[in-house]
Amino acid sequence: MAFDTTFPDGFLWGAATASFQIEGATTEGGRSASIWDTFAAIEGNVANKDTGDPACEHYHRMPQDVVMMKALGLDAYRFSVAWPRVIPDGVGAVNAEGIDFYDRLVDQLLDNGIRPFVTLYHWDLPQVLDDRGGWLSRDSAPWFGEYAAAVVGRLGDRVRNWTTLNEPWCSSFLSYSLAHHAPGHADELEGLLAAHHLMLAHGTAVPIIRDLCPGAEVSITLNPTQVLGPEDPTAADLDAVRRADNNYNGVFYSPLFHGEYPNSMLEDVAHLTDGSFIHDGDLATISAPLDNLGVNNYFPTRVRAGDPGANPTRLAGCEGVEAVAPQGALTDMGWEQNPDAHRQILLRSAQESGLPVYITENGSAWADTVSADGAVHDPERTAYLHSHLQAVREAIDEGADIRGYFAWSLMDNFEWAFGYDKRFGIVHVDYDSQVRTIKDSGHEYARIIAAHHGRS
Ligand code: PNW
Repeated sequence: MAFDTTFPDGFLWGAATASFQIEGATTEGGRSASIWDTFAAIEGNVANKDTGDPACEHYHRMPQDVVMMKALGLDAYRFSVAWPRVIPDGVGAVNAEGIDFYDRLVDQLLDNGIRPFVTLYHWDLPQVLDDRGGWLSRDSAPWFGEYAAAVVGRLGDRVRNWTTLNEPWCSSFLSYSLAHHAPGHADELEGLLAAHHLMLAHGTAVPIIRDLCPGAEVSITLNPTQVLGPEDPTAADLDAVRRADNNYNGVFYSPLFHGEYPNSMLEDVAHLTDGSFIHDGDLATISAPLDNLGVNNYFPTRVRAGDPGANPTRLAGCEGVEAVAPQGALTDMGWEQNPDAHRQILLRSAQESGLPVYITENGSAWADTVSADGAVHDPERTAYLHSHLQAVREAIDEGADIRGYFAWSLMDNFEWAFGYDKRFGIVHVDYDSQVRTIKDSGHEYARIIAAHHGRS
C-alpha cells in the first residue's frame, strides 16, 4: 500500500530507545545497579528470567548503531541517560566513564546530522536511591535536580531538546500500585505519592536545565490514553470513565498545565490521604512552563462500571472501575490498534498543554523473524505505522501543533516485564549474534522520511 500523506515543513522524523532497554553492559564502566537490575533478578518478575544483559550491547556498538540511524535517514534520535552510569551513588560524584559514553553518543549523532533528544529518566533509578525511599521520598526531587545538572552541564552545549521524565504514570502507578514494574510495590496510595514526587522532581529540574542550557527546549513525556466507555453508557459508566481518566491523564495534565490536581480526584482518594503530601509551593514548582510536550501513545483504555467489591482496584481513585477487554485487531502485546483514539489523544494533549507536541513514542510489537531471504517481513507493523501516521496528519489538520514523530523503537530491545519476547523495533536484533536487520517496516519508514525531504 502506497503511503503518500504529506506532513508540514520542518516536521521531524525520529526513532526512540531507552538506556536500560538497549545498552547492556550493566556492570561495566562504573555503572551501579538500577532498580530494574534488582527487579529482573527476582524470578517471576520478567519473562524467561531475562535481564538488562545483553540487551542490544549498544554500550559497545554505539558508533555502528548511529551509522544505522543515518542509513534510515532519521532527523532525530531520542535516547535516555542511565542515572546509575552517571552518578553511581545516586548523588555526589560524577563517574567520568559514564558521562563520557553519552558525550561520545551526542558527538556521533551530530557528526551524522542527527538531532539528539535526551530523556533524563526512563525508569532506571539507581538502586541505592530506592534503598533511601526512591520515589516515595520527597528527597527524590533534589536528587533528580543534582543528576539533571550533571548531565545538562556536560551535554548542554550540544543538546537542545531535554525531556525530564518518560511516562511518569508507569514509574508511579504501574510500579508502586500495580507491581508490574520496578520496584514492584502493590499499594494504592504509593502510586499517587510517587506520581507527586516524580512531578516535583520534574519541576525542580526545569529551571536547572534552563540555567545550564540557554535556549533549551524543555519537555516532559507523558503516556496519556484515551479512556473509552461503553457505547451506550449509564451514569455509573460515565463515572468510571471520569475516574480512570483522572488516574491516567488528569493526575498529570492538571498539575503540570493548570497548577492544580483535579478536585474530583482529590475527593475520590480522600479515603487514602488528606492531601498533606502536597506541600505549599509544590504546584508552582510542578507547573513550571515548558516548551513542548512529549506524548507516547499506543492504545486506548476501555472501562465500564463494575462492582467495587468484586473488582478491587489498586489504582488510586478508581474504585468501581472495571477494565474492559480491548476490541478489534490486537498487536502481539494484546494492545488494541485504534488510530482514531490516537488522533483523539493527540488533540486532547495539545489542548490541555497549549504546547507544541512531539510524538515521542508510537509503534507495535509483532513476532518477527528473519526469513530465508534474509529480510524481516512485518506487514502488520507497516500497516500500524501507516494508520497511525494518518491519524497524526488528521490531528494536525484539526489544529494540533505536532512537530515530529519518533518510532518506538529504533531496534528490538528489553521490553520490561516481557523481556526479549516482544519486538517493537523497526530494526530486528538477533540477541545471539547481535546482528541488526532493518525490517520491511524500517525500509518503509526510511522511504517516508526520504519522500518528506524530497530525496526520493
Ligand atoms: C512504554 N502500559 O512503556 C515505554 O516508554 C517504553 O520503554 C516501552 O518499551 C514502550 O512503551 C512499549 O511498551 C509502556 O502497561 C509500558 O500501559 C506499559 C504500558 C504503557 C507504556
